[in-house]
Amino acid sequence: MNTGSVYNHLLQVRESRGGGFMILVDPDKGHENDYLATCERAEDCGVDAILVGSSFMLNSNFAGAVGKIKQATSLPVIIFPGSFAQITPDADAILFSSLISGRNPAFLIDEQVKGAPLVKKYNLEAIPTGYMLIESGSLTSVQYISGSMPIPRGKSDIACAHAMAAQYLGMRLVYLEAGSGAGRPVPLEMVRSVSSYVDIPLIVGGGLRTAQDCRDCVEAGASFVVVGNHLEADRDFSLLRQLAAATHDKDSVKV
Ligand code: 1GP
Repeated sequence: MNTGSVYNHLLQVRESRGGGFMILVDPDKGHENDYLATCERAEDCGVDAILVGSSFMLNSNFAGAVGKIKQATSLPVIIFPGSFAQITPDADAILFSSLISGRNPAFLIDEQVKGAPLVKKYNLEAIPTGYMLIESGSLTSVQYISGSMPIPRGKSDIACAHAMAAQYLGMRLVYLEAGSGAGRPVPLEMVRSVSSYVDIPLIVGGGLRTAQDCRDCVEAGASFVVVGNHLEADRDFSLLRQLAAATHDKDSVKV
């Protein structure tokens, strides 16, 4: 893909489908055959892009996994890095993120300084993203690893101010993150408030499990939703189809 084309693709998806549906693959969780099978079927199931990343890796060969995922799909493959060590050449783009809800300089700027030369070397499209952790009921991996406090669930005003700061700093996306496997997703009230304060597209993820969850996020103002580990047991891809359809079309949600 050409420079800027992944971000433009995402904007076009939002425009044409009303909202975009992304899956998150964490190569360190689940089996390679399973996630590659999901990636192979993703486009056909209505997925708009594939994020690859992990807040903590114990075992995986991340670069190898990104290469295989890229082979398995023609969808955009976007690195969603837990650290600069996850910047690898085979992806189409990277959410070049700063963990703006925290005050840990390592994740606000230091990882980015270490990663920038790799982004240039690999000619990756960098999509500047304001990444915000939202309290979700229990301590998540990303909170623990980043050593940063999430924004309290009931404090939409604080979330709005952070999102505005991201926009005024020139970021192109805001990501509201409850954390992978979160007990409770980002509150809809917060999605609604933040989307009313900023013009840049909003990604919402963490703990979304049902078609209704995805639809509710889009109706509250999310431009994109992300679902990760809840798909692991979706052997016939029926859940994947339902989640994508609900993100794109309100009439597809069964009541
Ligand atoms: C995590 O938002 C993503 O960054 C996905 O979360 O694994 O809970 O779907 P889940």
